[in-house]
Amino acid sequence: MARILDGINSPADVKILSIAQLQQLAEEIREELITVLAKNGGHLGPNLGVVELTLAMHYVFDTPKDHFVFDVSHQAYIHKLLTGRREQFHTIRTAGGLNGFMLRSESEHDSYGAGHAGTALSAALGMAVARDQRGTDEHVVALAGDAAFTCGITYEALNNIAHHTKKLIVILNDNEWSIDKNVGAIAAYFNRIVTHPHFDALHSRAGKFVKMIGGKNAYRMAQKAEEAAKNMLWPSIIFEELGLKYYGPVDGHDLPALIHTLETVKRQDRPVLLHVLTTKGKGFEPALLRQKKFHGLGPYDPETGETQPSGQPTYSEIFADTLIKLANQNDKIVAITAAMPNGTALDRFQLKHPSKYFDVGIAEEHAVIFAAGLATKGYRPVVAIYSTFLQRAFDPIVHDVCLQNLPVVFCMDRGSLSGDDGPTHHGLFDISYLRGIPNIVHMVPKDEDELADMLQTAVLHNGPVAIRYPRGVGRGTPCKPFPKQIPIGEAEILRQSDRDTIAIFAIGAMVPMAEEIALQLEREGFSAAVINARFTKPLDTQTVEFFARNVEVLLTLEDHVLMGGFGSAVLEALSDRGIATPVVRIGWPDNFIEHGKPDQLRAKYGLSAAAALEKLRPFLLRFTSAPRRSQKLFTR
Ligand SMILES: Cc1ncc(C[n+]2csc(CCOP(=O)(O)OP(=O)(O)O)c2C)c(N)n1
Repeated sequence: MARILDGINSPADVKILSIAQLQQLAEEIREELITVLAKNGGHLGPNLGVVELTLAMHYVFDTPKDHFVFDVSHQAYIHKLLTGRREQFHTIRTAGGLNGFMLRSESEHDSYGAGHAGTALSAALGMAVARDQRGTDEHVVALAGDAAFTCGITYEALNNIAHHTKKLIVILNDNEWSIDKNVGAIAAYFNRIVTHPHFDALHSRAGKFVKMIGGKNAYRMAQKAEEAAKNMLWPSIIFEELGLKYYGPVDGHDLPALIHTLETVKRQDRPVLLHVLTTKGKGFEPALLRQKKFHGLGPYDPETGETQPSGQPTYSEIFADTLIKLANQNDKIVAITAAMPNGTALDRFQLKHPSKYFDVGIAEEHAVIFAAGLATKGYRPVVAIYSTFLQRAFDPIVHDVCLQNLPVVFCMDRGSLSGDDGPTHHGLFDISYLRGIPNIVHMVPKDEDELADMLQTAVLHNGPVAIRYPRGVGRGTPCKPFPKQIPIGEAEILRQSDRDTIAIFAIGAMVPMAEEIALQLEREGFSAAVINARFTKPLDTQTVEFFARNVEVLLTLEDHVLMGGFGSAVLEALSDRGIATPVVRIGWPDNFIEHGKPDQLRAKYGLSAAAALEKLRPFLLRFTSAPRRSQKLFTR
């Protein structure tokens, strides 16, 4: 049987369908999501939950004239399928294919790009005010999950909306889940609304009514369902107090109810909050059983939902297991996550030290200031936040932690490429944004064992420390039974000889590449020292200066933007000392890097041993004819 989905080339094709056809289309979309994501990976659960809601939104509103702003926008896959990108959908999250988030450059229907949580209401308000200024009449609809209501900025927007516009629709997609179970008082509040007996009675009455009339007569149903929708309207004080008219809760899988409620809210002359209840993972049993896993994942078996076991422990797991060991001995250690217990592996810590574990919701700024408060009272807070999400907490890091020189440890997971998620999630800026702040120590481990040592070093240090480490697994270096402290600001010399003409300074996961380059240079008749720099701040200037004075050229390797990064720190140190030894820097260029497989992206942007050698070659040519005299080795 021909699929309705195959005839959907724009939202106009959705608007002409009957309810029964829309329901069939919903099933076909679910099938498509499950099949494509089984190969490409992606945010399966969130998208399965908003199939009917997205269909209803496109049925009632008219993009690109009207604007949809999706919070995080990880749940925009159906929107992509309905807005002219159906044929490319199989490329989602692959190199050169569709991005997994809304992207303004990808389609005129993507009115706002995102990847970080909590931005939808503010951005939507900006668009609504622009519309009011212009005097046009398009609708702006913000769709935000219940976890977006754990973000401070969502409330900053709520505080402003009714003051600045009369026409804005906020849809709260309440599935009770963040990536893990949603946390905090607001989650409990939403739950109180939903479980209110008043709502239950109305809801079952409306449900029976829709079943009774079926999908036969769309016009009659439209009228009747509108009455039902009106009956379901039930005000809730929090949003009303903020000046938004509250509608709901509405069953987010009930297409007639959704369509007619959206038609109702569309006609309002004041800002509206529509509370919609959805089930994350709806229509795929494995996703319903394991909501956390199916929030976002790599390829899986489309029948069973099984994924390949990862085998070796990830950096996140090494971090969490080490922290458990350290906390066993030090009762001042507490761990904080901003809604990422699974991603940071702190869920392991929670099991062992439940009273020392805090999930604060998607609230990075609060997490950092909360940690600062704990640190003032003698605690050693370890804040595990992905490098990309910590960007949001820049001011608290400066103003609350570093200015007061408080011993807070920042563990920046995903400090490198995020891969398939793309530019919103790559963690490529933290050296630059932290290096300029007084008091902070910033370090990068070359392998798993060194991560454990750095964590130990960090909790023993009496001041702020940040550690960045990449996503996934490392070299597989086994960890010592108990980590050891590393002297702050000391690099590790991995290889040197009295014939060195090149010194390679690498940080973190680039250290193996430094060793590979040194071996290749050796095959070509050049001798290169290899230094695991370990600290970007304080930089080991003694080591940098020694090698800069004793070799012909330095090579720096970092999995980070070049601008303001580790290589820049080396250049600054040399400039300050009046040393003119050339420095060849390898790192990410001054662009936002698209999504793709890390290896492909590294090859494309020159973060490979081959590309580094190529960049180094012009300098090698200068001294091939004049081999260096033998020189002394570096010692402290
Ligand atoms: C600032 C920030 N911190 C953390 C994340 C990671 N993250 C992505 S989606 C998500 C949960 C979203 O939950 P919700 O908004 O309720 O949508 P759902 O997936 O349940 O539909 C989190 C924590 C993020 N995207 N942005």
